[in-house]
Amino acid sequence: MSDLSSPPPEGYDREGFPLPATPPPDSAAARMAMLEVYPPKTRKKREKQLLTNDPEKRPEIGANTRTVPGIITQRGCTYAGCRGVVIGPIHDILHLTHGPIGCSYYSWATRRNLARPRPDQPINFLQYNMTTDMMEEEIIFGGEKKLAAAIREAYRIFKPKAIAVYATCPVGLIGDDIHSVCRRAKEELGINVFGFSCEGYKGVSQSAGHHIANNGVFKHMVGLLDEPDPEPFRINVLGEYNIGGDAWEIDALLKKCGIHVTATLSGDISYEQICKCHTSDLNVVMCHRSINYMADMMETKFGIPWIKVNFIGAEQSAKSLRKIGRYFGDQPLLDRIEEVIAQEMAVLRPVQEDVKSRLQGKTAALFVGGSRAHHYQHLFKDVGMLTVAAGYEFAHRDDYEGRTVLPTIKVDADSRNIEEIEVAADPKRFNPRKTPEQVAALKAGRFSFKDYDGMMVEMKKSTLIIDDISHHEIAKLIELYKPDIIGSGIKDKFVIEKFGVPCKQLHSYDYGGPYAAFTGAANFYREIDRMINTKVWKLITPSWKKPADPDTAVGKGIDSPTNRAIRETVAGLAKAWKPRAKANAEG
Ligand code: CFM
Repeated sequence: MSDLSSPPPEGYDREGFPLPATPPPDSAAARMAMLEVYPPKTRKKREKQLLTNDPEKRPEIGANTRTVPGIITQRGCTYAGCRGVVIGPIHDILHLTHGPIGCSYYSWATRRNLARPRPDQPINFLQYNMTTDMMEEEIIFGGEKKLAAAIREAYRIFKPKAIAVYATCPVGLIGDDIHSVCRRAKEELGINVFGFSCEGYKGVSQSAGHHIANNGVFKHMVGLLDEPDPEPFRINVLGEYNIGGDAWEIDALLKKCGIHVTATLSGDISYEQICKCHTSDLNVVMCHRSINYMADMMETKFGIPWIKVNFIGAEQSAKSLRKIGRYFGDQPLLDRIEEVIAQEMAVLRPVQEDVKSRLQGKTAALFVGGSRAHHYQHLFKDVGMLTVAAGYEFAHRDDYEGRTVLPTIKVDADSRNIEEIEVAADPKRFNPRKTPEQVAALKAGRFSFKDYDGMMVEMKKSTLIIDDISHHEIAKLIELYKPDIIGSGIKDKFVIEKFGVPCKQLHSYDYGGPYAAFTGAANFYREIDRMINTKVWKLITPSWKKPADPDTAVGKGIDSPTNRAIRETVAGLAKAWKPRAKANAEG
């Protein structure tokens, strides 16, 4: 938007939403078209997960429930949420997967949580992949001995400060007690060793793994080092994992303002930073879904308040900086923040205006994880694009409807599976960062602590909301809405692109990024501009739209003219090829 404080005049409606060039179809009818193919039982369930948005009423959505078997979901498992998402990015502890080789192999360096350890702490174990490589023998006779040996071996080779052990499905099924193995290893080796019962099946998605990870990090690391950093205005950035370097952009922006980051959980973070993060002055939460547990537990035990922020989008970044400034209430800090926003916007605005001239009126649909489907709507809005449909893969009702619904969320058997740890105020270290009077004054100025309003309230009325979207629903959505871009993940990227619609991976960023803060926003605008405005999408005819070719029919594919031509070319090249040594000898 051209001005941060007043609603933009052109191309936006009175509520500030971008006006799409083509009005989107009726969302109630689109919803019915998506649901009608399902058998009655499936349909009954999916009906609760597909909704027409009403930002005022915020209709109740079916979320965090089991995926219907047979539906292709984009979700991951509990192990992925624990080992891969929340703890995996800590770069100087060893992450050891107790399980068959596949669990470890497929979670190896797949998430772009980058790390650049400080020169005085140069250890980075993130490129390593450690596993006990369970075989049939351990499945039958138990794997505890192999785990104990693996911990010893890992310690002997790497001498880490801490080792985290992750349980996979078979470990839970056969009943290996990883926690007592870890306790014994801790005594024997004299370093911190702890386990996570994050078996893949523990919950309905990776979300359960986030919760298990939060509990473990809180129990085994937070609070071990009582040494506050000397800088003033200290904060922890929670729920920021440095995908594509986002945390570095946020750090740099905060530094310009004079705000010090004690720890980013858990993007580019060291063991030591986690151990002392309880000494910070404020927790700011980026991804509410994955880390709200930690924010609450740290407040209860140590008295650190938390606020929700969002550094995705120019307007949102400015808003978040101002909110942090207001919390500290220091006038020079507030002034510096305004200066920084003005400087950053002066650089960003020309890029934004240029890109907006080509993207204004286009539309997006976003189906990502547990927070980005909300946050990224702001980046699209910055360049005049309306998000016509959105949904999370595994978020809970509060991420859609806002935290006010928390007391009404039913606790089902799946959620009960996850431990809720008892947390009390630390007798010595509990220290409320603000006096009751200061808190009251902030609240009187409509400053909200511990609050998240969710996605629905920031989406336009009558847009479509879909939880845990299926490939069938994506196909229907493309047919009916014809969005100009879809933000999603690797599991559906190529399905979407075969329809001739560009798909921006909003998990890994397609090797791009960073997209956070003002500098990241410029990257995002440019990339979306390139993706939407390239002509390549019009040249695609998906295979299912081509007439059936009897020559390529099942069983004949290998003898199709194309395949035959490829074989002949390769055979010709092979014949003409001479190994270099031989060629030299001959020549
Ligand atoms: Fe939070 Fe994430 Fe997300 Fe998430 Fe994730 Fe991720 Fe995500 Mo992929 S922690 S909920 S479990 S913001 S890995 S960095 S992109 S699904 S929207």
